[in-house]
Amino acid sequence: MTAVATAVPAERIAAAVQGERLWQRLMAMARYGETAGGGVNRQALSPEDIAARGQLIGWARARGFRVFGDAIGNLFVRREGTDPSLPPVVSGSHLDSQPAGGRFDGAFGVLAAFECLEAFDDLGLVHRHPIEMVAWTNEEGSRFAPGAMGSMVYSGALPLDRALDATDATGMSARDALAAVSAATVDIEPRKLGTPISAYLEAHIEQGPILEAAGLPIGVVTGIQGARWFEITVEGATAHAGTTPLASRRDAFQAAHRIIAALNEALADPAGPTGPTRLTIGRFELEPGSVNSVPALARFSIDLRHPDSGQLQALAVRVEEIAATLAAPCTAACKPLLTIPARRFPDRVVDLVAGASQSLRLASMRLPSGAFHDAQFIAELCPTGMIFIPSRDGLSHNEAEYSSPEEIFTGARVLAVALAELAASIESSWKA
Ligand code: HGY
Ligand code: MN
Ligand code: MN
Repeated sequence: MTAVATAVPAERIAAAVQGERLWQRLMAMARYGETAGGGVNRQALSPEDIAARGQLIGWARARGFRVFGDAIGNLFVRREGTDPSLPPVVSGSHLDSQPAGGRFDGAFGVLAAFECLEAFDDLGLVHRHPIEMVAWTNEEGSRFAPGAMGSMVYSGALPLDRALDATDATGMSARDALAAVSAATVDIEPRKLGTPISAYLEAHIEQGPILEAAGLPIGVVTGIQGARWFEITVEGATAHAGTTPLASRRDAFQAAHRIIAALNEALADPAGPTGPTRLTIGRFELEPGSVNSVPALARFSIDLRHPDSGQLQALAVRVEEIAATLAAPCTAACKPLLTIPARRFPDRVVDLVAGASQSLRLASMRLPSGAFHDAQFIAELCPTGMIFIPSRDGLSHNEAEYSSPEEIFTGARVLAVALAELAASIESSWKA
């Protein structure tokens, strides 16, 4: 039985999506790196990430889909179109997680895309463009900075060697960690970085409270706010806690404390704590880390977000100024780790996603993303959009992260309709 994508009604395409199959795959994927707290710790290029990739490849092989991998470990699963020479329509997200992450961040987008490929296969759907699922390497950036590493390298925003030189807290390079991934996935076909993509859609949990508060099942994402990461290293001198007068110390912790207090003040949003500025100090280390020795070194991270690019840039300049001026009698180095520009998605794709939701008589709302995503970089290559589903209590980057089977199913149905339409109709004229 064949069904030509342009001729198949949305309801019929959505009906081929099997919510139970998708939920089971999500729960199976959640066992890779599962934590006692009910979440996952599946950090990029870890043994858990490698095992999860192996599971995904196994599912793809069982379906007869072709599997490709590129030089930074991005994984592609392909369902052929009637014109294999056309760039594929791609959909996916990431399999890596935060250290205390949830079961749905990233994995929902990867497995919803895989479910769409299966549903199209079950339906015998015929589409011009090939359709591919993608799992981008290291979106979280928790183990190796920067985040969105796989999509940045793929889109040319980050040189491959710079990415591979990144090291984790143990000093292991992404290059060495990736070698273990390549060894575990030898039989997949090579994919060149930057291979053209005709359109990209990413389904993701909202990771915030907006859809749940509005009681809506679908978010039509209009764009993503910008993000800046820094690593501040404050250097002083260690000394005896009992004999060294405070006046003669070069205490790296006290200097870091001054800098952070000044950042909290200088970067405070004029609208107060409910304003749009997001400042997060997520990691803080002291050396030598002994109760009775003055800290010689303090190293901490800064994650800074703002929906307005100009504001974000101004705040970033303040970070560098404050670190430089308040460190004395220590010194402070401010190392930029990640710069993600704010991104607006093209109206053609945003409207297509809204139309797909409407064709299934689902209420939706348009909203920007507070979290960054791989879509931010793939939008450089092709017309791009995102679909959100609600997050319970707006919680994410937390083991209690949750979206219901119904919400997961609904999101995958909208994704399927949107993908089928893109694969049938996308023209290069769509470039934003
Ligand atoms: O940090 C982020 O915004 C993404 O969830 N990794
Ligand atoms: Mn994510
Ligand atoms: Mn995340």
